Amino acid sequence: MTNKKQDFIDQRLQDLNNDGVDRRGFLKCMAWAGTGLVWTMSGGIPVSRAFAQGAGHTAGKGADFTFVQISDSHIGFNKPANPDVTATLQTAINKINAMPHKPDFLIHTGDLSQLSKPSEFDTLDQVLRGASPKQIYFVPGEHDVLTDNGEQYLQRYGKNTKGAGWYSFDQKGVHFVGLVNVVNLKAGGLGSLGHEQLEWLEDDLKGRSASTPIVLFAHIPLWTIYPDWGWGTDDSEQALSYVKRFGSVTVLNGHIHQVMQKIEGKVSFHTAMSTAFPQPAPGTAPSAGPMKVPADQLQRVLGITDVNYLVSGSSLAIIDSPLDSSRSPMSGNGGGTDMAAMASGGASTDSTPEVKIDNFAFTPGAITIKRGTQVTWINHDDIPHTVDSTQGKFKSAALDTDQKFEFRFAEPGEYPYYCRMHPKMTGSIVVQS
Ligand SMILES: [Cu+2]
Repeated sequence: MTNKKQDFIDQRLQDLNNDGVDRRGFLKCMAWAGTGLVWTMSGGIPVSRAFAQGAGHTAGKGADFTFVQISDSHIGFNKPANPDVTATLQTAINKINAMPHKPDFLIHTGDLSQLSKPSEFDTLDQVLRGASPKQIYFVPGEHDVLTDNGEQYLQRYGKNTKGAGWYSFDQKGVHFVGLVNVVNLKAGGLGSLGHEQLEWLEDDLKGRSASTPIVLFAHIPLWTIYPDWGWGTDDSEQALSYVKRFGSVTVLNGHIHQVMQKIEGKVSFHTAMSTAFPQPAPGTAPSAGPMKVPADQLQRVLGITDVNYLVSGSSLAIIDSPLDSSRSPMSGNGGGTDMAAMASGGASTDSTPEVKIDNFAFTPGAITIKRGTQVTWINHDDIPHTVDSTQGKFKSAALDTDQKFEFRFAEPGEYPYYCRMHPKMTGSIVVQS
């Protein structure tokens, strides 16, 4: 598995041109190489160049306004992929504060916390208070709505929002919409906006002129990047149908902890790096999840996204910059990556069956037991998961690493279940009489 990933990286490095931009697959590479990229859109044709040292110093000049997107801070995470996520968030804020052009505001695209703990939100608030832009717009990630279906999130970050925390605002003629696609996720599905929010969005956009630039932001990507890992949103097509008539639409997301972008007609999609830990490129590992890179390279795969908006030229420049851009990509033996250790699946016994949660999967996925049997689930991942009956018969708290959930099945029947954070994860228990 590690070899497969290494091959992928090696191939990408071979594809690099002298200017550091791989014409065929630069997006994937940028995520890996940890370099930044400046791109401007002109008549639907993306023009990109590698983000060299100093590019950021001129990028903000002449812009009508600028803002910075940060994402996936995961305050509270303390596993090997990054034992100090508060420090790396602080580095991101320092980087923002040091920008020669002061951003007008920040957008945080979710996963503020790891486990929705009040102390985690407190720590986040404390670090963000040190940011020079005082206005910060938030949307929640699935980690922020774990314990109470997002009540606490709403109280802290969602004042004056609608529903689960969606809202819109205007900045110098640009219309921004913050969307929530991490609540009420259905078993087997992807991110979801839901009917009520879609109705609101349609209404919110209805009266606006087609020449109004639109920026949509949400945690989970609003385009299908990799459904096997849940990297997409079930009803994003509906949302995007409402912005089709607009001349300039930008969609900013987080969740996947790496830079990906796509341009489709007048709509440009972009995902940001995390400030906490990287995740593998789609399909290059058995599952999504925190990826350990050598410690001295961590800050090259974490970063921030600086967006410069020039209304006059109708061009948008997005600069992804790693926290540490001081060295060339993949120097030395730096390409080596190492997935978090993975436990192997084990056999369960009839008396106390056990379901392991490994690599974003329940193993075994289906078991048959006698009535009255207690089943134990144990989470071996470095990311929390839940065990939720799709019929509402049982519901675990968020299970952190090595935490267990137990449930005794008194009645015969079939009990499908899923993880409410990662609804692609499903399993079932069949209880015989
Ligand atoms: Cu999960």
